Order: sequence, then structure tokens, then C-alpha cells
Amino acid sequence: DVDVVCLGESMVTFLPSRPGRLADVPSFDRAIGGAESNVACTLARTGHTARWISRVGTDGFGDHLLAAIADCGVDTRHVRRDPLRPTGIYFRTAADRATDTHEVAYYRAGSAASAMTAADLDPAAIRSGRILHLSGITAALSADCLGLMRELTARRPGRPLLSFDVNYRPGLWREPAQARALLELARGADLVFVGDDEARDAWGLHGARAIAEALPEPDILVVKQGKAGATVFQRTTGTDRRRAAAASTATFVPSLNVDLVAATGAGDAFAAGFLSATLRGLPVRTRIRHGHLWAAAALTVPGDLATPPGRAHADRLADLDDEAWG
Ligand code: KDG
Repeated sequence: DVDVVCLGESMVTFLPSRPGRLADVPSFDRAIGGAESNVACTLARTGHTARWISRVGTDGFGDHLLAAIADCGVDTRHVRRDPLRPTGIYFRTAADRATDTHEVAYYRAGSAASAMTAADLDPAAIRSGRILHLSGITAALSADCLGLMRELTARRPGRPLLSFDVNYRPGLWREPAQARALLELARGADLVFVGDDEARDAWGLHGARAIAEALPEPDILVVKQGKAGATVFQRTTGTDRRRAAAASTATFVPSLNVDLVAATGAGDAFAAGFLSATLRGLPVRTRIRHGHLWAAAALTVPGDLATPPGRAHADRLADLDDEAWG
């Protein structure tokens, strides 16, 4: 009964008041973060119906998250409150221009969301979207959450279209080798988003072709290639997936050149743009362009969430000829 259900942990996020190392920044401003709720908020802001499923504490941070996400127009009725565990929070620094890196300090171990299990969530709510959107962050939160992700990505008849953003966060995995689990989860999805940098770091795979060969199962595989653009591999259902993988249709669309403010949230915005265009039945090239347009909006604001371009505006920009798109 909604377009998209997004499931995952959200956190109150603390953004630095000025550049510098975590050790030096004197104060932080409150915002919200969480890859899956970012996708839900962005979709809701552009007129889709979105539901976010999660757990938060009964603390004030939980109240704030619920209010802020509901304020974007997202249905939060299925978010559980946990009186025993806190809402996760995290701090981050501004990107260091020279090294293009930033610091992240998570305070989410033992959080309310890390205790999510299939038994605790309403199965009807999970199946209530045309699309169920998940991310690899959930798999890193706890053994319970990894179990939940395995359950949700199991191929079962009648499940919604399963969208999975790999979202490899090195700071959340104790052993890099454990991140192999993300490859198995991705294999259970119908639509996968992965950065070529994450595939290299998490799985040792180099380049879009190698990723496509390792992931023949999803009908649509989106490989994000940073500043260059994104390549989408489309597979035809019913073909011999392993053989078809290398030969599947590949569509590359360059990204927009923007003045970067903060990269956090850009992947979520890309996913939201791509999903929005998917829900509207637009062709693959247009879906990628919507992804890039929405990512450009997120790349140029300090927080995770930017106001996405309005539908008619995004359609006009996505329709510009190839020359305008580089
Ligand atoms: O994609 C943005 C997220 O990374 C950010 O909001 C925080 O969910 C988060 C995480 O776990 O890194």
C-alpha cells in the first residue's frame, strides 16, 4: 500500500561547526542520518509514498528522529520504541580537502536498532511496498541484524522488488573479511547499488565488469563510479545468468560536475532518484540521470538530506541531450 518501504537504523547526526579533526572541533549541530531513512525522506519529498521501518530508543533522540522523518512525509507507524536500548548517534568531521577523507565516530553499538530481528518486525508492513529498500549497513550492526538481512534477501515468491544498496562502512565491520556477507546479500536482491570503490575494498573486485560477473543474479546492477558516472547492467529474466552476466546490456551515464560540500547522503539520494524513476517506469538511462541529479543536490549541502529537484524540473534536466550530459 506504499511505493517504497525502507528498513534500517537511523541516527541523530552531529555535523561539525567548523573544519578540523574530531579532536579539535569544539561544537556540532544536530541533524539526522541513516541511509535507508534518507532514501525514504527523499522519495517522500518528491511525492512518492514511503514507509520507514526501524527501532529507536524511548529517549529524546528517538523522539527527534521520528518527528524529523515523519516531517518529510514518511510513514513511521511501524517504528518500534525500545525502553532498554538507546537511539544510535554519530559525529562526523568535514572532509579534509587535501586527502578527501573525513572522520566518523559512531555511538551505536547496542542501540535499539541493532536489536532488530525478523520476529520483532511486522511481516505485513515489510511486504507493504512495491519496493523494499535495504542496505548493507544493517548487516554490520549485530548478529541479529545480519540474520534479519539474510531472511529479507531470501528469494521467495511474491516478495516486493528488493532493492539493496551495499553501503560498505569499514568502520562498522570488525573484520574486513566479514564484509563478504554483503556479496551474498546482494545476490538475493533484484536491484543492487554498489560503488566500485566499495566493491574493491569489501570484495577485492576491480572495475564494473568484474563486479557484474560476481553478481549475475540481480536483474539490475548499478555500479557507481564516483565522479565519472554510473554503469547499469540489465539482465533478462530467464537467461542463464552466469553466462549472460558478461554480455548483459551495460549503460553508462556520466555524473554531473559539482562543487562538493559533503559526500554523505549522496549515494542515498542517487538510490532515491533511481527508484523514483523506476517506480515511474522510465527507461534505464533516464533512471541513472535522475540518480545523478538527486545525488548532485545532496553533494552540494553539508547534511545528508537535500531537497531533491521537483519532478517536472528533474524530467526536463534528464531529457537534455547527451552533449549537455557530457
Ligand atoms: O549514507 C549516509 C549514511 O552513511 C549516514 O547517514 C550514516 O547510516 C549511516 C551510516 O551508518 O553510515
